[in-house]
Amino acid sequence: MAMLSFESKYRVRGGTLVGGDLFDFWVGPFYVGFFGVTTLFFALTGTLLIIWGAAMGEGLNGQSWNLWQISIAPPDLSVGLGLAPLDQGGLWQVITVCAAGAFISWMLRQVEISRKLGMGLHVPFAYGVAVSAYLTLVVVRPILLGAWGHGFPYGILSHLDWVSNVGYQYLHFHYNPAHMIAITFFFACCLALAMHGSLILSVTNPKKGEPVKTSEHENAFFRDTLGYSIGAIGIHRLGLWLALLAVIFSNVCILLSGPFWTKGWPEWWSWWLNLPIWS
Ligand code: UQ2
Repeated sequence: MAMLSFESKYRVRGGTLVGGDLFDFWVGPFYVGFFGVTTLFFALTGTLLIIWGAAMGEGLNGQSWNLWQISIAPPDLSVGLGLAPLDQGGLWQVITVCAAGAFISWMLRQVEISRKLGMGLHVPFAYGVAVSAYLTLVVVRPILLGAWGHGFPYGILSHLDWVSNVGYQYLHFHYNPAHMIAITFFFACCLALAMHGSLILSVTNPKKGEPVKTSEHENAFFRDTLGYSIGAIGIHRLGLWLALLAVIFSNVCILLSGPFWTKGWPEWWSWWLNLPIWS
C-alpha cells in the first residue's frame, strides 16, 4: 500500500530523453517510454532470428533443436569487417545489432526512469559497464583484429568452446596479468557481498524477544574483528567499485589478447627474467 501511494506521487510526466510525452506512460507496473518500445523491438527481433537460425539448421554437426548444440556463428575470418550473406554469418551480424540495440535501449530506459525519480545515474552506469563486456567481445575486439569472425558464436556449448579455444591460443590464459586482476576483483566482490549480506541479516535477526540491532552493532563487530569498519555507505561504494573493476579489467584482459599481445601469456612474464638486476 505504501508503495502504491509513493508510485502515484512519482508517476509524473517528464525526464524523457527523446519522444517527449509520446511514450511517457506505464503499462501495469512497467514504465514504457521510447526506449521501452525499442528494447521490445530489438529483443523480440533478435530472439526470433535466433529461433529462425536454429530452424535453418545452423547448429553444430548440422543438428538443430538440440538446445545445447544450437549455435549462430559469426562470418568466416575471410569476410573481414564486411557484410556476410545471412546463412554465412550475416544472421549473426543482424542478431548482434539487435542485441546491442536491446542492451543500449534498456540502459537508456534506466536513465529516463532515474531522471523521472530525480535519482543519480549509478544504475544505468553500472549496467552500461556490463554491456561494455559484451560490446568488447563482439564489436571492439573484432574491429581491432579486422574481422567479425573474431566474435563469439551465439550458442550454449559453442560459446564455451570459443572461450576454451581463445584461451589455449595464448597457451595459458591465467598468466594474463589483467585476467589475474579481474579475477581478484571478482573474488573480492563476492567476499564483500558475503560480509555485507551476512552482517545485515545478523543484525536484523536477533534472539527471540530481543530488538533488532543497529548500525552501531555493525561497526562494532568489524572494529572488534578487523580493527576497521568501512561504514554503511562505504561498503556499498566498495561493492560497486569491486564489481565495476572486475568487468573493466576483464575488458582489458581480452582486448590485450590479440590486438596487443599475440604470443603465449606465460611468455609475457619474461620481462621479469630480463630485468637488468639479474645480469
Ligand atoms: C562494514 C560495514 C558494513 C558492512 C561491512 C563492513 C558498518 C553495514 C561488510 C566490513 C567491511 C570491510 C571492513 C571492508 C572489507 C574489504 C574488502 C575488500 C572485502 O564495515 O559498516 O555496513 O556491510
